[in-house]
Amino acid sequence: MAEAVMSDARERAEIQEQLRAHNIAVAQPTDPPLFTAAPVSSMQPYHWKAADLARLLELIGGKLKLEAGGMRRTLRLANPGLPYGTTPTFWCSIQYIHPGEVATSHRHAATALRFVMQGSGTETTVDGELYMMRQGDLVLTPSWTWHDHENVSPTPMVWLDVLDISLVRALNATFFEPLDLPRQPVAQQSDRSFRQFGSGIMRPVDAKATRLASPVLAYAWDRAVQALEAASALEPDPYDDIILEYQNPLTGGSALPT
Ligand code: GTQ
Ligand code: FE2
Repeated sequence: MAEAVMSDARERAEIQEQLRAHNIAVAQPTDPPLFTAAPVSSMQPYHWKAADLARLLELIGGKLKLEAGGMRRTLRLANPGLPYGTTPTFWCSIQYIHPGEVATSHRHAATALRFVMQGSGTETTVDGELYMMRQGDLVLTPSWTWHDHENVSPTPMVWLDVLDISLVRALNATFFEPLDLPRQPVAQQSDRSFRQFGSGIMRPVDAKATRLASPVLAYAWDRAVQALEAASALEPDPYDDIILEYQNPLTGGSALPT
C-alpha cells in the first residue's frame, strides 16, 4: 500500500471480519505489499561445505537403503529461508550410488541436470539413449524423459542433481510415472546425441529443434575442459574472468529452458 496507515483502517478490519466466513478479504494496512519494485525472496545465502558433504555422503551411503528413498539415495540441500527447495525454482541434491546399484527408471515433469562429482562408470539411460557418466560430465534429463542409472564401476559414485521441482511445484504441474522395469530398454546407439552434436562446432545438416531442451544429453568433461583451456588465452572479463556456458547446439540458447 502506498500510504502507511489507511484512514479507514478500522472499517477495513470490521469488514474483513464479516468477509472471513465467505473466504473473501479486503486489503489491510498490515498486508505485505502485493507488488514490489524488484523481486523479493526469503531465500538465504548458505554455504554447504565440501568436508561436511563428504562426511554426510559416507553416512547415508553406509546407512540408507536405496529402496526407501524412492530408489534414490540423496542429500537434499534445503535452503534455511525457504519452506521447500534450495532456491525458489530449484532443488539441488547430491546422489550417492554403490557399485551394482540400480536407480530404477521413471520420468517426471521436472527437468534435471547432473554434474558428476566423484567416480566414473555409471550407465545413465535417457529416453533409450545410453551414456556412461564420468567425473565432471554434465548430463541432462529433460522434462518427461525416462531415466535410470546403474553403477557398473567398482567404486561408489556421487553426483549433483539439480531439478526444477520448486518451480514445477509452484506451477502445480507435478507429474511422475515409474516404469514397470528397473531399467528401460536401450533403443538407440549409445552416446547418439553426443556423436551427432558433441563436436560443438558442427552438426547434422538436417538437424531441427523438436523441443526446448538441448538435443545433446551429455556434455563430456574432457570437451568442456578443452573449450575452457582454449578460452583461457583470451582477454578475461573484469567480473567473470573466463566464463563459458553449456549451450543448446541447435539454438545457441540455454541447454535447458528452465
Ligand atoms: O536421479 O532421477 O536427486 O528423480 C531427485 C529426483 C534425483 C533422479 C534426485 C530424481 C532423481
Ligand atoms: Fe528422476
